[in-house]
Amino acid sequence: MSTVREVTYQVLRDLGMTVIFGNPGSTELPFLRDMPADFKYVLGLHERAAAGIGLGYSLGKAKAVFVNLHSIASTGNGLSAVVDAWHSHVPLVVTTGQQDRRHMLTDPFLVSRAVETVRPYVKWAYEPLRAEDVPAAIARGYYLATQPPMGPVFISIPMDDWMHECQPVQVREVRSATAPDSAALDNLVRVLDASRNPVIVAGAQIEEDQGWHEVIALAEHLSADVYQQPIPPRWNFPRTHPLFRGGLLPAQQPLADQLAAYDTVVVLGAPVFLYYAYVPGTPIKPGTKLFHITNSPADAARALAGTSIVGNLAAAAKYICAHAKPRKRATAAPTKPPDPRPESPITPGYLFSVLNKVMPRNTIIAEECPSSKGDLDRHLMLDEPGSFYSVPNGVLGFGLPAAVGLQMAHPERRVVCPIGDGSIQYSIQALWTAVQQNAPVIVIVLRNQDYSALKSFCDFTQVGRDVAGMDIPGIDMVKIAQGYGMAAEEVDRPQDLEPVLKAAFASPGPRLISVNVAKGGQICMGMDQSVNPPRYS
Ligand SMILES: Cc1ncc(C[n+]2csc(CCOP(=O)(O)OP(=O)(O)O)c2C)c(N)n1
Repeated sequence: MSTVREVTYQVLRDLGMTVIFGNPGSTELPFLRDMPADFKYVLGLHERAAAGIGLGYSLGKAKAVFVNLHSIASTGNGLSAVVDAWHSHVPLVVTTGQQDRRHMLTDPFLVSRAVETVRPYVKWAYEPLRAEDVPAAIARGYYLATQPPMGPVFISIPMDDWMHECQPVQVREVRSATAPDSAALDNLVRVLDASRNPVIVAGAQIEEDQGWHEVIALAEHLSADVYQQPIPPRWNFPRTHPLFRGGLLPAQQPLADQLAAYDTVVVLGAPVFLYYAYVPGTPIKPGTKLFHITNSPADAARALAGTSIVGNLAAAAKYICAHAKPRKRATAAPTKPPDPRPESPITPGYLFSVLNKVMPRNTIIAEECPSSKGDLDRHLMLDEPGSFYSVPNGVLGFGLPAAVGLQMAHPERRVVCPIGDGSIQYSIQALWTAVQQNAPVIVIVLRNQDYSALKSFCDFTQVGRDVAGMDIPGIDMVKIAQGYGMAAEEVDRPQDLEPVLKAAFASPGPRLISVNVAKGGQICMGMDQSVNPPRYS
């Protein structure tokens, strides 16, 4: 008879999860020993990095990924990556070790209450009641994680379970695509046919549901303007497309104002709506017809207005395209922003305009540069699917590991990680994994030596500038990267930027470029005092 350990490896193999991202401890060693040769273990030096690299790999491969953490000791450290997976609908199957069942009653060293800790941020958190349930629990977790909306699951496994005898587990086919209700879509089609000027809001679930091409076809069929969702965790429409109108502001009244000119708003695959600053108003101008298609029943339930239809985004876009009347109108391509000037210190806008000039058109961006998001958004022009990933819920630490995981998943494309000198510290250890895995990610640190985004929030909400903990002087990013074994250099003068970036793209290995940039960045998430921000003073 096989053991729980042997059956588990077979289940993982059958489910296609043969790359394990983790950080080990004593309670995982009985599982990790003698790993079969067709498995690969990717070590992260901190669990935020390990799970975050797994998350990036899952995003890049568009499939479930197995993560192994260490009891509560490292579940806590990795929790923010699990939170990211929850908000980004990423199917991580996370396991941790637990103490030996035979003395759990005595609360031994490293005993873990990880299941209770992670529960709000996973689709299922479980510690099997019997050792021989472990492989089947992992399979069940996988089936659940990969059902829309996808998300992480969590299984805690006592360390003595692995040696128990166990029956084989047959992996099953579980089909989970959900077709949206055609009667509801017919109603939307009728409204679109009568609409003078519809608009589409493109959200991250379009890529989750592999609907990139279907949504472009729909927008062109309707000749509809397209906005991206507020604070997008992914880009879901080609940046240079003549119908693309840019981003929506993340606050209620300003967003409603942006869409006020349209009579019909169709939100595809995004919440209705994601706000940051509290600026009350109406979610949408009264009289505007609002439709919302989402793969998330929870998003449908919490939408503030409109008709929500739950189902697969690609299927919905295809259906509407096939049934709605085509519209024709003259569209003017949006004007390109003027090229920023080379100034000293280098401005983020200039940095991104140079990056846009030198990067290959199939570059992948994994971004975490809070105060420069707007500049990045204005200047980076990428038209391919799977090109852009960002922090889904404001938890810093996402960008660098995501970039490393994406680069491992896409050796044929170059991944660039523009990241703040504050943000990179939350998962800095991912630099080491990039080197060890020879993942040729290009990390561009925007080194402004402060928390500019927080300062702009202080100004926006009139908190004032007398706030502790806003500056981070004295961090030498080049030395830190070199300490982890990564080639690194500093750029101080605008004229050096282009040659250094070109050299990075020409070199086959990972590299960090620390660019001394001007403090300040943009106004708060694109909003100034004219939007009537909340006051916290
Ligand atoms: C884990 C975590 N800790 C703290 C914050 C609060 N926070 C939001 S933006 C920010 C500043 C980040 O600094 P940096 O990366 O240098 O970017 P800049 O603001 O300078 O553009 C901080 C600390 C957060 N969102 N997440």
